Amino acid sequence: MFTKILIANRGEIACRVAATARRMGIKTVAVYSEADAGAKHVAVCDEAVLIGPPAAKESYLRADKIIEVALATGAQAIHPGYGFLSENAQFADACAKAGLVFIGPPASAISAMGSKSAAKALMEKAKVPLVPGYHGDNQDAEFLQTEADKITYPVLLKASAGGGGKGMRIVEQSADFKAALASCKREAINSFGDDKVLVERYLTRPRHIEIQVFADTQGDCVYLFERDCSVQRRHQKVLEEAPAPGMTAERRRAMGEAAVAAAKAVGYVGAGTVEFIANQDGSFYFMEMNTRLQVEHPVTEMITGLDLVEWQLRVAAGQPLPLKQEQLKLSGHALEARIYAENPDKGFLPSIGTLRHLRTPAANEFIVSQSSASIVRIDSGVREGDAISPFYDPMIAKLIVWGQDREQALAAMAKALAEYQIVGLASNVKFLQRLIGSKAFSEADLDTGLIERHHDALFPAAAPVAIEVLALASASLLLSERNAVNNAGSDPWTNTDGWRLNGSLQRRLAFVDDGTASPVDVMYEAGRWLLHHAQHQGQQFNQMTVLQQNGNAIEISLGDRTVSGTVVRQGEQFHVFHGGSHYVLGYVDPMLHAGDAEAEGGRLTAPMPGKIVALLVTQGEQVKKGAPLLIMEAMKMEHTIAAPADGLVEELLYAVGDQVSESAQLLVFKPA
Ligand code: MV4
Repeated sequence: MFTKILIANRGEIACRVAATARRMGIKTVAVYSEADAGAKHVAVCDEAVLIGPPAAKESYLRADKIIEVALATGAQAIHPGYGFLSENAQFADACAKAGLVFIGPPASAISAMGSKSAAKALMEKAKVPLVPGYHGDNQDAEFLQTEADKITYPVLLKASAGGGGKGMRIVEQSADFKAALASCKREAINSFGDDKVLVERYLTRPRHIEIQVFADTQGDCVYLFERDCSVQRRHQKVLEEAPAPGMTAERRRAMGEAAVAAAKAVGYVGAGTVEFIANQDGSFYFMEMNTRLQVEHPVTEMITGLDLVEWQLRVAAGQPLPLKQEQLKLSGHALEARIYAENPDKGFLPSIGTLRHLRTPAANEFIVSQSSASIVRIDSGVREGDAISPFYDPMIAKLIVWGQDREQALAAMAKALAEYQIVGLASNVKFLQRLIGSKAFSEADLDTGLIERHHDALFPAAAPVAIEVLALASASLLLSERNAVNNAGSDPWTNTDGWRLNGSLQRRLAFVDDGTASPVDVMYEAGRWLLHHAQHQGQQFNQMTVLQQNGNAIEISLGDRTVSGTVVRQGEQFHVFHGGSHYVLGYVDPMLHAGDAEAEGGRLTAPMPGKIVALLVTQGEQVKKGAPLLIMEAMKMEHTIAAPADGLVEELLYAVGDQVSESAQLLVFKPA
């Protein structure tokens, strides 16, 4: 076995490979770009070497540099992960030439599967089922149209060099064929530099079912059952599961044996995935082979109890497969959801930024109650405080759950998603929650068009937030102000001048819900707050007291209910996690904005005549922009005067209890 390997990747898959290597006592070398100097994969490996600027072309795709680092650090093998150089035959070749083991198939197997038409010709010889169609060399338009007419319509034109759904055209009838062919060939030459196309019968509601295969250098090859990856969006997988719902033992064997035949036909070694499209009746056809470890490999690990990276390392080191086909057993049901930094409400636009707050469900927990057992696994390459940069795939994590059956796995996934908290960038968590809760997915009515077909149910119009959510945000705001007051050494909540006991002291918290003002009026009354919100409870006041606070977690009593949640403030946003959902409220601090205009010249002035009720800072204190400086009471409302910028409190001009006139300068502030 190797004693040291280089991991030519980043993010979760680099961390995933490193975890197995560590368990097996193999040292790891990370490579990283300038954007990843502080990344998790650098931290979890034994050594790390900078290989270039952020752009992948100048770092993670620099085959020469990576091989040089492997040789310099004494690594014996290179694990390419997925993406980047993982399916690059020249790189596999270059590793071999440098005396390094490429942890993947031989370059010849990668090349054989790289061309769709050549792969189909090989699969035909190996008796792997193919979609009826033509994949030969004759590219004459008349000839291809005759072939399409024989197949019968609709047909699908595919660029032979294409992949990931690019360079495909559906043709509904013979009359449309020539124009579609010309358009497909134009796209193919522009995208892939090769205008060869193939023609296939178009399946209208296919499922994507793929078989995990493993082959060793002794000539053995096994299948590790199937994954159903039908739930996709623009050819990006969203949810994956194993086993495929509705799969029978006979069909599993037929697909498994076809996949093994496909792998053997190209002299495959290592982990590979044979993709099929399947009709709703179960008939299946070869689509392509992915010659790498797949993103979704954990669902296979969960149902087989095997570590596929360990198998890859053993096979690459020349060992035989650890198990024979008859020894492989399938148990329970696994689901994977890809958690992405993207905004589903803005066309799934990637969301770049810093993970300001990240809470995940407890991973690797094993809950055993009367009849349910489930496992939660999280594969992630980022931690709280890390950035999702624009240079790479914006995946935050893979959330993988296992249950005894699909229903229990679904319940475990719903629970785990409800416990996920992400603040700092947009994520698809809410979308995933709707997706797994949808009728189509929960009933396993799967096909590749599921998301598009159920668009309306998956993107419902936003409803106004509940009073519980507004109350939690209010409690968080009021508590943080109280803490600021306490930290400043004076405590107006216990002082005796009676200002807080004045039942008519009222203040408006200017929350904004989905662009609409949603203010909460607050009165303080003998140890509790009274909340009033126009859309909830009419003119009635909700009595609110805080029962518990532990960091961001708050429990309140609201009227006769107990309400708990987590509230994270980010500038002028309140993120409320309550009942398994994430709500974002805007918050307009009028004094913060008033301060913006007053900031020039370092003057902070009273917006109206009133009384100073709390000083939250001391003279000479350095403060951050937005930090509350003092609270004044005016027109029976409290106003927080906040720092308009980072800076220094040079001088406080009033004491608690002082009356101030309108426009009076309150303190001398020097912006940094
Ligand atoms: C098809 C098909 C229907 N009929 N071929 C899309 C990506 C590429 N690898 C193959 N793809 C398809 N090939 C025939 N003859 C439908 C798709 C397809 C698809 C396949 C798998 C997963 C998601 C998909 C989404 C749209 C179309």
